[in-house]
Amino acid sequence: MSFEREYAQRKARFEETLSEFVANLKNIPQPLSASIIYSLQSGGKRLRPILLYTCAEAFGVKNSCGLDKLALSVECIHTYSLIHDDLPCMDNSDNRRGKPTNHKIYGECTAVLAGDALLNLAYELLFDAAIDCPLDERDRYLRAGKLIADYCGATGLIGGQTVDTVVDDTKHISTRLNYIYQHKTADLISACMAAGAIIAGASEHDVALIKSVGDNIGYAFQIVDDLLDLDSGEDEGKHTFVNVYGEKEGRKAVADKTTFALDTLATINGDFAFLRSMIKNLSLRKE
Ligand code: GRG
Repeated sequence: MSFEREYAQRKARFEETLSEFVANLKNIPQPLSASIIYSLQSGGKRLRPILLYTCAEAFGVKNSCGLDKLALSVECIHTYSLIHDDLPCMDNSDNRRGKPTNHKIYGECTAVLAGDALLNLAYELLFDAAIDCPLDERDRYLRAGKLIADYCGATGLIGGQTVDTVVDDTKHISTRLNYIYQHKTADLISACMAAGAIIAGASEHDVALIKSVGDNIGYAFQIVDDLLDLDSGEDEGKHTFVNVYGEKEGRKAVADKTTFALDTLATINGDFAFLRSMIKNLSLRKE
């Protein structure tokens, strides 16, 4: 099966899980409910849940009962981060995924609350996954949940966003860039991959290797984002990797980090065929 077809199938499977989740969201007052559902279902590549399922499978798990909840949880976190990032106090964006941003439709106050609610929903899902699974799997769900929480907190995703939006340090550009790319972008990607591996019972050593694969593809993913934004002029004047080091260095860093990720993966036991295709594809992506 072609990579595109397999990705589309995996994505369609997650869309079904997400639709079921959305249909079961109850008792949320309007317009909060509409605002949450608008952003959860406004498209997107669903990269993070697919990475989570793919890593769990690579280490031998096909159907652990709470895996869907973990996948929904990371998509809720991703969605909240996008809603908040688009707000006037952050990136002030009017459009995302070709549609008006959440606050453009529902207003700033509801958009902030929709982001808050999605972050809370993410933790409800993580707790549910640990509560609902068989006792012998509980420890894995707790460890995966804790790892996701750590990577998305003040020393992870939120820390990265803080340095990107609030800290203006032009003297230490390379340290600042590394911090932002690692935490704002790579941490959630790494967390999804490591969580999948933990649920499958991978050893600590292998989980650490998977994190390093995630860090490298996450960093490369952000540089590809910069490269894609070059044409739109969106990043003009911003200290992105590509604006600071140039397009050629950007492309080289993507190639080097992709090679490092693939080489690291080659040292781990598991069935990584689809993950390898995903990694190669991410470096070539056009959206
Ligand atoms: C508000 C705490 C907080 C964090 C915001 C997500 C984010 C951090 C900022 C958005 C801007 C940005 C360039 C983030 C880097 C990660 C990234 C490229 C996000 C977009 O991810 P995709 O391409 O999005 O997977 P889709 O639309 O496919 O879901």
